[in-house]
Amino acid sequence: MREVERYPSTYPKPIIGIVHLGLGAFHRAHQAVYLERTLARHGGGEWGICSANIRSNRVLVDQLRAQGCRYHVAEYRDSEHVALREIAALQEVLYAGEDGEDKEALLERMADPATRMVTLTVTEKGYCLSPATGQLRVDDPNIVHDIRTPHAPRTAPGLLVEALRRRHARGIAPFTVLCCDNMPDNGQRTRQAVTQLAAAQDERLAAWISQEVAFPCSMVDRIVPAMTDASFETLRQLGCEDSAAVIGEAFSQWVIEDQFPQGRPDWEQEGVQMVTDVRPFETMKLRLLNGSHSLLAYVGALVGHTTVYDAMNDPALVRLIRHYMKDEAMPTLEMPAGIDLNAYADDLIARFRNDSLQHRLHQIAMDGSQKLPQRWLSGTEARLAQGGGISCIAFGVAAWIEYCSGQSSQGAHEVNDPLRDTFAELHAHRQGGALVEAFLGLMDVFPASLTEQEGFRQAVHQAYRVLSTQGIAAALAEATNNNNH
Ligand code: CS2
Repeated sequence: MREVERYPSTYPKPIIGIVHLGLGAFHRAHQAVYLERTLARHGGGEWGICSANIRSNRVLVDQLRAQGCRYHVAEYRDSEHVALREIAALQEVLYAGEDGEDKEALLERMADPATRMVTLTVTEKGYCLSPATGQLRVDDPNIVHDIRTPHAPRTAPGLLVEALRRRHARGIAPFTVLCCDNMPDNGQRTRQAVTQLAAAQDERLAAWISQEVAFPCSMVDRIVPAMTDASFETLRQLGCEDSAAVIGEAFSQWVIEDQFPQGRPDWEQEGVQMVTDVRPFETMKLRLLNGSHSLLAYVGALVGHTTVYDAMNDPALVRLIRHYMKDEAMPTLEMPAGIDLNAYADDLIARFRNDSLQHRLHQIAMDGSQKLPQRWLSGTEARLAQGGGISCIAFGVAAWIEYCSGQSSQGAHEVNDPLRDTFAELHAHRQGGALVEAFLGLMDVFPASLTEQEGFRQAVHQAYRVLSTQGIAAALAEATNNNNH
């Protein structure tokens, strides 16, 4: 018998104090839920949200407008326990994509004195930084555009710089910038993108931003797969007809560096952890959760699985991620007292086994060039420095290289990555050891400090050799046998 708890939203209209860039499913099921609960507790207030889509998906903006910006989030503990929450924290939605008519409205909303915080979920590539070095990609065509046309920017850093310029010119205090994407030191990275772009336009503005704007780091966590026809059907069975609804897991975590000179909601009352140093939490989450996700994605897709749930029903894959977590990721983590990494890893296995999330492996496999450095490679460097084994990650890199061909024993699949054309080119002209060398030479992905290490190169070559000559099952067995478990 399915248990459905329903939480309608009833508080009076809040004023807008937060502008969010990146109106995706994650934002709607994570940050907006924390704000919803905060607003409900206060009976409204000053932290309503204006959310903007700055890339694609005008349809979602239109849908939300048609329903007064209200929508539902279904939080699944498992298929028997679900909470259905109505969200009214969104007060305004804007479409500011390439051809978006709301760009000026968005910039003015960001420049409005009532806006005290701008939050972001624009994915790793949205910051236009080199994943390996963290420096702004000044040759990125959109950054080139934003340097030449600062008043009508295309990128997230460009929007932040322009809105801050308007506030500075009008004598309005800046907003705080809160990055909510899965990157290490995400506040620092955002600061880097914004100040480097501002410096290319106006040194005085860049100096003011460096001095006055706070960029707290944060760690965000909730599994929120992209919606599919099947997930909308599941919602219909709960009596929820809402084309802007999202489904996520019941678990949710948000750890934030407490640096908000312009004020902030009292969201610690809703379980947000306000800390002085987010780094250990972020590294733990990136290496254990996201690192395992990426392993499941590339290896699972090559094996022929479709979702995380399917992959978790394959004992060989569960063995792989258990070995990876215990032997290659956990020994690299230094956590504050009271954090039990074994319990965290066990909880992750249980979360991945959630039978109500249709989390497609191809979705997680997207943008690997942007994700692998922080999920796998920084930990691998740390592990090599300890003299530890790295066979799971070497195998993961080999599986990723193979996945990037767009072909597997299961047939053709789409490769969705900013480096997609480069991958196609490399696969078209090389194979075997030469192909592996060419991939390891992608400087935006693999830092020289790692590829200079013979142990790493050899391990990837060996894994790829087994994968390409004996198949994925043999390579998978070899990766887990190399560990001492
Ligand atoms: C996933 C994340 O798509 C991916 O790369 O690993 O979106 C993951 O589901 C979230 O970070 C969970 O908090």
